[in-house]
Amino acid sequence: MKPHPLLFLMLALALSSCSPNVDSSGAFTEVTPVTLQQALIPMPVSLTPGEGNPFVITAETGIYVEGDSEEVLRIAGFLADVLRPSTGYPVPVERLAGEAPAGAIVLRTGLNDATLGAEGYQLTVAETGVTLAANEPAGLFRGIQTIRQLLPPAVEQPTVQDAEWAIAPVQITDYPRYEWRGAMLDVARHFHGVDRIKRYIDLLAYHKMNRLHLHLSDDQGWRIEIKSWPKLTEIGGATAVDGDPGGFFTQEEYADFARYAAERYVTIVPEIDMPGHTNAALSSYAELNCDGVATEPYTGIEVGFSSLCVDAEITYRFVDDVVREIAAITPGPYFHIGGDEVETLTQEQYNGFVERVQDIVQSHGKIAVGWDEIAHARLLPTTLVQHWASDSAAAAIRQGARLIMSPATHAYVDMKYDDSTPLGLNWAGNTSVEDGYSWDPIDLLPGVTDENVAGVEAPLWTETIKTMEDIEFMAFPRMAGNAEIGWSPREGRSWAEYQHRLALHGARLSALGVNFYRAPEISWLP
Ligand code: NGO
Repeated sequence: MKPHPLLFLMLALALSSCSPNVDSSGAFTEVTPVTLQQALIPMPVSLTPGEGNPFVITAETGIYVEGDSEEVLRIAGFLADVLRPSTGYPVPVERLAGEAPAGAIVLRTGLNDATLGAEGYQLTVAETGVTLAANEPAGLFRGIQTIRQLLPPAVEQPTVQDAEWAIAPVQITDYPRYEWRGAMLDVARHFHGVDRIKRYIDLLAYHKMNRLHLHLSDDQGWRIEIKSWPKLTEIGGATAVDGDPGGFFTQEEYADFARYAAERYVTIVPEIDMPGHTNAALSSYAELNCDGVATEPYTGIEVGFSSLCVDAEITYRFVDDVVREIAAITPGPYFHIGGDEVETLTQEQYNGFVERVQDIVQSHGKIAVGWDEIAHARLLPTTLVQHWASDSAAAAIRQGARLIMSPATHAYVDMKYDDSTPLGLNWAGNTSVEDGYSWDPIDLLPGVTDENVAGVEAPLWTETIKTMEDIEFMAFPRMAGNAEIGWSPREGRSWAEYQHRLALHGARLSALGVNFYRAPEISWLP
C-alpha cells in the first residue's frame, strides 16, 4: 500500500522540530517529533493518537447534528463556513436521522460529564468519521477550534486550496483550567471600530478564549454612546492620542458586536474607567468637575491627573445613568469600573467612591470588576480584582475576592518585544514571546492558589496602536501563549516544548492573514 501523504507531512515536521509526547493524563512525557496533532494551541488536557488511516474530508463529507437544537445547528454551520472556502466542497449541514453515514462529522451535546464543564469536549477522529461531543454547545464550539487546528493550516485560507484535508486518528478529552480567558482592547486611546472588534473576537475564539474586555473610556476619548449624556461622545468621543481621529460605538453597534461575540461564546466586558482616567467625560460636562469648569480635551499619554468629583451627588447620578445604559445592552454578567491610577484623591475619598459604584453596578444586575487598586476598598463578595502591577492582591484575597491575572511584566501585549519593536511601550520592561509564555498565574504573588484565580487576561493598551495591523503585530503570537496559560494544565507546560508548537502555529496565523510578529528566536514553518 502507498504510504499516506500525511506521513510525509509528519516526517517533514519531525525533521524541523521535536516536542514532548502527552500521555492520557495530559502530562508531557518523552520527546517525539511534532505532529500536527501535537501542535495544538492551547494544548489539550489529554490527547491519544489512534491507529489506522486518517479521516479525510472529501466532496461527500457532511456535518450532522444530533438532536433538535438550533444552537448546535448554528455551530455546525460555523464549522462548515470554515471548511467550504478552502476545500471548495459543499459541506452540507444536516440533522441526523438514524445512523450517521460513513465519513461524517457528527456533533452531539448532552454528554453529562462533570469534568468537562460547560466548555469541555471529547473528540474522536477515525478513518470512518469524526465525533465531537460535549455537555453544552459552548464545548462543541471550543472543540471545533481543535478540528480546525488538526487540519492542514491551509484550511484557514479564504480561497480554494490544493491540499489533502486529512486528520490522523486521535482521541482528545479537553477542558479549560480557568473560567476567565480574556483579552482587553483599549479603544479609548485610539478608537478601533466594529470590524476590528469582530476580527479580534474571531482570533480570540480561534484560541478558545472567552472574554473581550473593552476599555471604553479614558482621558483621551469616550467611545460608547450614552443617550442621557450625549455630549460624552459629541465632545469626549472626538479626540484620540496624538490628535488622531476619534470615534465611538453607537449602542446599536455595541449590541451588534456583543451578539457576534456571544455566538462565539465570548463575553464582552465593558469598562468605564473611574474615578480617574476621566478627562474625556470632564471635558464634555462642566458639572462633573468640582470647580464646575470643563477641562480641555487631552491627547497626551500621561496618567493619574484626572478624577470625577467624588464628593458631588451629580457624579453618582452620572455613574448610575452610564452603568444602567451600558448594562442594558450587555448580555454578559460583568461591568468593569476601572479604578486604576488615581493620584488626586485621598484613600478615604477613593474607597468611598469605589464602594458606592460597586453598589450601583450590582443594582443594575452586574458583577463589578476593577483594577488592583480597588482591593483597598470594601469589596462585595462577587467583585473580581484584575491584578496588573501593584501588591493589592493580598488585600483582595483577604476579602475573598478572586483575581484576574494580567501582570504587566508578562501579560501586557502593549509592551515592546525588544528594543527594536517600533510600536508599544516599555515601562514594564520588554516582553519577548518567551516572557509572555513563561509565567503561571499561581507563581507570581505569595499565597495565591488556583482557588483565588478566576483566570488570565492580556491587555492591549493603544497609546501607540493605530491600525488592525498594529493590533495583530502586538497581540500575536503572544496572545496564543496567554490562551494556553488560561486553558491548558499547568503540569508540563514549558517554553522548550511550546516554541515548537508555536513554530507550526505561525503557518495557521499566516493562513488567517494575521500580521504577527515573526520572533527571530522561533524557527517558523512556512
Ligand atoms: C497601565 C495604565 C494604563 C496604560 C497602561 C500602558 C493600567 C491598569 N493603567 O495599566 O492607563 O495605558 O498601563 O501599558
